[in-house]
Amino acid sequence: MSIKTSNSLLTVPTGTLQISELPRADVDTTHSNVYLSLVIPTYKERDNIQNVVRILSQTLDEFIPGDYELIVVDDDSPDLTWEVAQSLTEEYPQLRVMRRQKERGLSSAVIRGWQVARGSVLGVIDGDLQHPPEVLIQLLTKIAEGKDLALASRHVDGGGVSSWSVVRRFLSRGAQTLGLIILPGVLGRVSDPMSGYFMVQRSSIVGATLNPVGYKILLEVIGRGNVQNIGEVGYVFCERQEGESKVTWKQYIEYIHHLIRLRLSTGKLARLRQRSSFPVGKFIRFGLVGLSGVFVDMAMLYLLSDPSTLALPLTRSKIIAGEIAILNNFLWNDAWTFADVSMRQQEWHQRLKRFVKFNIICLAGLVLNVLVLNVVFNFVIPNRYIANLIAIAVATIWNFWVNLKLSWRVTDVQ
Ligand SMILES: Nc1nc2c(ncn2[C@@H]2O[C@H](COP(=O)(O)OP(=O)(O)O)[C@@H](O)[C@H]2O)c(=O)[nH]1
Ligand SMILES: [Mg+2]
Repeated sequence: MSIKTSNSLLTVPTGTLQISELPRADVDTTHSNVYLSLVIPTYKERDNIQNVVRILSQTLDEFIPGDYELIVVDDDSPDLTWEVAQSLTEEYPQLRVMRRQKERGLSSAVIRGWQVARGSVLGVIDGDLQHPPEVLIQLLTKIAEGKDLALASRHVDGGGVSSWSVVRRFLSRGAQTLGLIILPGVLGRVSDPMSGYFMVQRSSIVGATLNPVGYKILLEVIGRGNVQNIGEVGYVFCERQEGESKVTWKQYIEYIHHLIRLRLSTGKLARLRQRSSFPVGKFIRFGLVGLSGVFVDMAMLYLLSDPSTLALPLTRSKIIAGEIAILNNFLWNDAWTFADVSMRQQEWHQRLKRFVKFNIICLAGLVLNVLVLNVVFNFVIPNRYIANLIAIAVATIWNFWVNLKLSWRVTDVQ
């Protein structure tokens, strides 16, 4: 029974990408806890995987024999990398293999691997031999010296890249500079934030919800984890012998997306957002939708009332234009601003109910708008435009808050 279990593929964890406190208790008793869990993410590495497993095992056997595990996380490679890896588990009992069929992507592969890991130190190394295995020992030494994070860097003594073109070097450094501008608190802490070769203490990332976007898992670890001391070791990024790189332009776009996401969800601004109960993101979307409504209102007013178009009476035109703008805003808010709620209440009668409520609240907002405008203009600031701005702001907050509480709220009874 136990032999069979050790040779079966690992179950892919689901749910949030969080690392649990202790190595998971598992029914599989053939593997006990270890010091190091090294994840090897793979996609189409059939021709590399055997060499990688052999060399990594030889290297680690010398220093921490029996106290490590290798976890291959393969994204269902069409070249059946997972199957080749699985066939090696008998010869290498420290090897465990995960075949992911539903999720994709380098970062989430690494995190899923760490989620089933039983080590107190979690590491990652590429599965294409571009990361020299002997550096593992230096990384382990840094961790043993008390570092929370030890990373292999191309930009410290002993580091470099072998035969990269000028364009590639420029792109790599450009990406780093951009990162330093957007996220200096994270990228500024290490010399090679793009490194995909590192080890981190499990305790430094326990409980943090890591984000699956992007290729650069190290940014997540530094940005969201609790990493105090960092050690770096130089390494030369070798050329690939087998297979090919999966990096395309998509990864550059994802990288920028990743930086912005990290920027918005960490740091002072994010802490403020987390502390206050005000849903800032929703409010911004609501404001943008409102702005689109102003354009719709203006355009409709022109089409209906302008002497060169339909030339209808002004009041009638304004009522129609206003209602169309309200409809526009409702549709956008329903599909975008409050999508989390409306997705759960998609029936027509539920939509209609929301629309009626939205209409009534907006109407009340209009009355409030006129009221505030008059009060501010007559008693506080005798400037009609400033007074109007204040009135619009007050009415927007009213519209948002009351709609949040009344129109888009979950009314299902469990
Ligand atoms: N599981 C998984 N591994 C991936 C994915 N993309 C790349 N990899 C692996 O991640 C490592 C680095 O990828 P690679 O394409 O060599 O990137 P490069 O070295 O920067 O050119 C290799 O071991 C790849 O097989 C992916 O989407 N899923
Ligand atoms: Mg590579």
